Amino acid sequence: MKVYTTACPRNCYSTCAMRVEVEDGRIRRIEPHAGNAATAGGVCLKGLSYVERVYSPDRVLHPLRRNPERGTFERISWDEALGIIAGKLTELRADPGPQSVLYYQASGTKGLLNALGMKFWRLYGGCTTTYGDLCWPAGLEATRLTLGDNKHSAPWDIADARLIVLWGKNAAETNIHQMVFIDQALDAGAQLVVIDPRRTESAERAALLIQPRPGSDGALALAVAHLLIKADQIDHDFIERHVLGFPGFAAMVDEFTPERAAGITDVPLRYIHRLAEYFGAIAPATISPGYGMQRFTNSGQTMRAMLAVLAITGNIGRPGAGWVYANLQSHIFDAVRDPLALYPPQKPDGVVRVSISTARLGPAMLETRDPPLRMAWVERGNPITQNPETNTVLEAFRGLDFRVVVDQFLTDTAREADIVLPAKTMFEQSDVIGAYWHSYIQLKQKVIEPPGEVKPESEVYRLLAQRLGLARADDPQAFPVSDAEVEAYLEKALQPFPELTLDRLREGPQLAPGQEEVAYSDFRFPTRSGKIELESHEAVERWGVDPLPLYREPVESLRRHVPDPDVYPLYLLTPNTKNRIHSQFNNLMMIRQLGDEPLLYMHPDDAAKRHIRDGEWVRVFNDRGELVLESRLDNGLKAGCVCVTNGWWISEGGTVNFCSAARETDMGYGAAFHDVRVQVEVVRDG
Ligand SMILES: Nc1nc2c(c(=O)[nH]1)N[C@H]1C(S)=C(S)[C@@H](COP(=O)(O)OP(=O)(O)OC[C@H]3O[C@@H](n4cnc5c(=O)[nH]c(N)nc54)[C@H](O)[C@@H]3O)O[C@H]1N2
Ligand SMILES: Nc1nc2c(c(=O)[nH]1)N[C@H]1C(S)=C(S)[C@@H](COP(=O)(O)OP(=O)(O)OC[C@H]3O[C@@H](n4cnc5c(=O)[nH]c(N)nc54)[C@H](O)[C@@H]3O)O[C@H]1N2
Ligand code: SF4
Ligand SMILES: [Mo]
Repeated sequence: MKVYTTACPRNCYSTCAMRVEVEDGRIRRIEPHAGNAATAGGVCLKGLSYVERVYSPDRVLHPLRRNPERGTFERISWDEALGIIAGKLTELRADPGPQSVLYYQASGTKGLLNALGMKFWRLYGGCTTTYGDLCWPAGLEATRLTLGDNKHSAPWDIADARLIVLWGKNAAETNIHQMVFIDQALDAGAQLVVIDPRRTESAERAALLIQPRPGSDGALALAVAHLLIKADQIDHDFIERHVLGFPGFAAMVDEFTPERAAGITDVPLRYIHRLAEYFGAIAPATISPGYGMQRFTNSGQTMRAMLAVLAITGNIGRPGAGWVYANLQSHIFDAVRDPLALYPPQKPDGVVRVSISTARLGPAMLETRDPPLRMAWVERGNPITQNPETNTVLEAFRGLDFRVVVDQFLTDTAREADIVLPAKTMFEQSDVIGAYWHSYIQLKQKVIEPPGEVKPESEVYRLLAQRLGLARADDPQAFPVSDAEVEAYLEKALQPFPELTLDRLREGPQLAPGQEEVAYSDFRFPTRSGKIELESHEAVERWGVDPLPLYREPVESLRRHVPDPDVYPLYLLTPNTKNRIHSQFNNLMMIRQLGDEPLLYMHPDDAAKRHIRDGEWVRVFNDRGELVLESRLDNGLKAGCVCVTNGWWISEGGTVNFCSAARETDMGYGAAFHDVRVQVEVVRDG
C-alpha cells in the first residue's frame, strides 16, 4: 500500500489537504492531512465520497457520440472522436472563422494545468471566450476598490475576534472548517451575529440573527454606520490616517437613519440598534461576508457599505479584525489578483478573441454576430444548470451546429453534446493548486492511472493540435502528457518561487511565499490613494456607480413595480448546500443515501395564503421559466422569501436557474442569481 499527499481541488473555501491510500492501483481510503492547519480536522463527506466517485459506474470512460435520432449516446473510439472534432474545427476556422467556436470553462476543478485550454485555442487562431464569473466578482471588485487587494488574515485569526458577523454566509454548510475557528472564538466569549434571510445552521450559536429583505443589506450597513457616528463610537485616529472620503460618507449616512433602514430592510429597529451597539462596544470585529449575498444587481455597492463599517471602527489590519471575503494570497501563478483579468480581454497575443458575458451566457450566445457562434467546447462546467436563465442557455446550445463537452459524468450539459469526452478526476493527473480562504499552495497528486480510456485535457489538446497541425503541437511545455512532462511543466511554473518545489509539495501543503497572517497589518492599502477608499472615483469610472456606496434597490426589488409585485411577490433564494458542490456529487450513493431532494422551502404564512401544505407539490415560476417540486414549510425562513438549493439536475426536477435572470451584478461582471422574484402555486391532480 502507498500513501500519497494530495488536496481537494473543488471550488470550495476549504481546499483540504488529504492522504490517499492506494493498493494495487486502486484508491482504498481518504484520510485527513494535518499539514494544512486550516483543514486539519478532516475532509467533508464529499471528500470521503471520492472513493466512490472515481469508480462510479456512471462515469464516462470513453468518448461518446449522440445519436441525433434516438437521443442516446454511443461509444466511439478516440480516433473517431478526434477526427470528427478536428474536421469541424478545420471547417469552422475557414468559414465563418475561429471566433465561431465558444470555449466555455467554469469552476469544476482548480489547477494550474487548466490554463492549457486557452493555449490550444490561441494556437487554433482564437475563439470566443467568456468574461466575468458566476461566483464572487462583485465582492472581489468592491473589496479591491476599497482595500486595494483581495486578501485576508489566516483562517485561524477569526478565533481571536470578539465580534464575528457572518453576513450572508452559511459557513456551517459551505465553509465547515471556518466554523471550527468560530467555535473557538465563541468558547472564549466572542459574540456571533448572523445576517441571512434564512435561519441556517450557522446561526445555531448566534447571539443575534438578523433577517433582512434580500438585497437590502446595504441599507442595514449604512444605518449601522449612522448610529456609530452619532454615538461617536468610531476610531478617529484610524480614519484620519487610513481612510479616504470619510466626511462625504458621514454626510451621506447622516440621512440614513435606522428608521429609514428598518423600512427598507424589514429588520426590526431594535435589531439595527443592537448590531450597531455590538460594533460600538466589541473589538476586534471580523465580518465574513458570503458570496451568496453578492448575487444582486446592487451588491458591489452593498459590499462597499459593509466594508465601511469596519473601516470607521478601525477593524482592519489588526489581529481578530477584518474582512474575510476572498484570500488570494496563494494565487501566485494566475491573473486572478489582477482585476483586469476579469474584464473583457482586448486582443491579447495579437490573436483576435471575442469575449461574451458568462452571467448573460444564454442571451449573449444568441446575440453574437460576425461571426455567429456555431460550436461550443465546454470543460469543467455545467452551464445548463449553473448559469442563469436555463431556458435561454438551452436555446443557445441547441441552436449551435456542434457541441463538445468534456466531463466525468453525463450532466445536463453533456446530454446536450454531440460528442462527450471523458474527463480525468483529481487523482489521475498532478497539478498545483491554490485556495481562496487559506494561503496554502498544494500538490494535487496523480495517485492512479486514469480508468478506461480517460485522457486528461492536456493530452486531448495535444492530440487535437497534432491533427490540426498547430505550432507547438509536440511541445511538452505547451501540452504535457506523460508524468515526467507534467512534472517538468509544474517545476517550471514553480521556478520563480525557490521555497516551493514539487518535492516539498509532495510532503504537504506549503504556505504561499510572503503570505500575511494578519492582512494589512502594515496599513498599506494598494488603492489609488493608498488609503481605504469609502469614496471611490475608480468605481465611478469603471462601473458607473455612485462614488459613495449609496443604497439603491436591486432590479427585482419589491419596492419597484416591475415585475408586478402582485404577480411575482416572492424572492427566490438559491444558495449552496452541504453535501454537494453545485451540480456535483449528488449522483453518488454516499450522498444520495442522505435523502436530500430538491425542495421548495417556504414560510408557513406564505404557504397558508396559497393553501399549500408541507410536502405538497408546487410550481415555482416567473416569466422566464418554472420548476415543480415538493414544498417544505420552514419557520426559520423570512416570510416573503422562498428557497431551493442550487445544483439539482434537470432530471432531478430542481434546476433553479429556470427562474433566474441572465443579468450582471453592478460591478465585476458577476451573476445576479438572487435578484429574482417568483410566484408559487400548489399543483394538484397532476
Ligand atoms: N458544501 C458546499 N460548500 C461550498 C460550495 C458548495 O456548493 N457546497 N460552493 C463553494 C462556492 S463556489 C461558493 S460561491 C461558496 C458559497 O457559499 P456562501 O458564501 O455561504 O454562499 P451561499 O450559500 O450562496 O449563500 C450564503 C447565504 O447567503 C444568504 N443570502 C442570500 N441573499 C442574501 C441577502 O440579500 N442578504 C443576506 N444577508 N444574505 C443573503 C443565503 O440565504 C445563504 O444562506 O461556497 C463554497 N463552498
Ligand atoms: N441559481 C444559482 N446558480 C448558481 C449559484 C447560485 O448560488 N445560485 N452559484 C454559482 C456559483 S457560486 C458557481 S461557482 C457556479 C458553479 O458552476 P460550475 O462551475 O458550472 O459548476 P459545477 O456544478 O461544479 O460543474 C462543474 C463540472 O465540472 C466537472 N469536472 C470536475 N472536474 C473536472 C475536470 O478535471 N475536468 C473536466 N473537464 N470537468 C471536470 C464536474 O463533473 C461538473 O460537471 O454555479 C453558479 N450557479
Ligand atoms: S469539498 Fe471542500 S470541504 Fe470537502 S474535501 Fe473538498 S475542499 Fe474539503
Ligand atoms: Mo461559487
